[in-house]
Amino acid sequence: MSLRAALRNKHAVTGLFSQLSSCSSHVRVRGSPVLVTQQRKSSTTPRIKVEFNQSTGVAIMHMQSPPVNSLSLDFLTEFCIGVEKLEMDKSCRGLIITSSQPKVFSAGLDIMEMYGKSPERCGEFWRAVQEMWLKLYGSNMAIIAAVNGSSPAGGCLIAMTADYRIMADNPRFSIGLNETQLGIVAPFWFKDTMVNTVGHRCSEMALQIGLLYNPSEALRIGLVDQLVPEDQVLSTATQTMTKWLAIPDHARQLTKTMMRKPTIDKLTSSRETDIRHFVSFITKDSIQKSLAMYLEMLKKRKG
Ligand code: CO8
Repeated sequence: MSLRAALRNKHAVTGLFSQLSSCSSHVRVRGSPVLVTQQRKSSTTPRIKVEFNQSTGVAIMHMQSPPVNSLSLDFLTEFCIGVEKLEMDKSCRGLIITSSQPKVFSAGLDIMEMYGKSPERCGEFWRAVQEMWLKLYGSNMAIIAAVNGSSPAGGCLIAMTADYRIMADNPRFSIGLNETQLGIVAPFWFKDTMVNTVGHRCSEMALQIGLLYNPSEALRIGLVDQLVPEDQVLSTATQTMTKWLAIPDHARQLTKTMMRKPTIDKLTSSRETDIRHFVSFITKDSIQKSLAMYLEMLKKRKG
């Protein structure tokens, strides 16, 4: 199902927001109790869990797609529908994005979505990646990324779309745009988001050599805004959100739009070209070989 079709037919997405309109208590937990396992999700298990606290106006979105919250087409579809639902609910003013997976915020784009797939499928996938970025980067909600694990590539992109980033202070975790290490190139809007976050010089170097930063380095260059012990990431995000929501929404939102609109407009005015570019790049034999080697390396590292 394409993202657009899914957005038109929201009920087709498994169990997501099934209780959206029926709850009005202080804390609304959508979906059934979550059983987190280390196995990959079956296609019927929600990959996203959303808790919305109506009294504070803050939603927490937990990414829960084992093993590493990689961004598959199904994941992205659920994610976008989740964000859109919250965006449409005017009582939701703040969004915290975090991971239910131990040690990993998100491993970025699902490499299997880019390997050995048809051009049509690659195009559909890329449209969904664009959609996720447009929804998050252009959101009216105040967004805080509670980065409680490693966050390479597309995972870093999600974090960078937030207005504030809190990362777990664990030197084993890393964050950054490491695309060149896979033999692929971060598109201009990934690059723009990074430049907007850490500036031109850092981005130029980091993007070329696919640098992954440990939390201290990420804090030093401004890729994240705060480090806290691992078990305090979410509570700190919740406290920080209170400060963001103390600012009148209209003033904060207009300021955010002023800062981000030129970057967003660049992609919205060239979406189709960007998709064509991605499809022709990713389906090249040489790029497919690079991805195969990287997948092999991931497996070897594990063994
Ligand atoms: N996609 C698909 N599968 C993945 C991914 C991924 N991104 N990352 C990990 N996996 C798989 C592993 O292969 C492994 O599979 P299996 O169990 O079958 O062997 C499983 O997930 C668990 O992985 P690890 O054992 O490595 O888990 P760890 O907890 O030790 O490490 C990490 C977690 C740090 C996230 C590690 O898995 C890692 O570094 N992964 C690779 C992350 C990465 O490089 N992502 C880049 C994706 S590309 C992207 O997001 C932007 C692309 C822009 C495209 C531009 C083109 C023009």
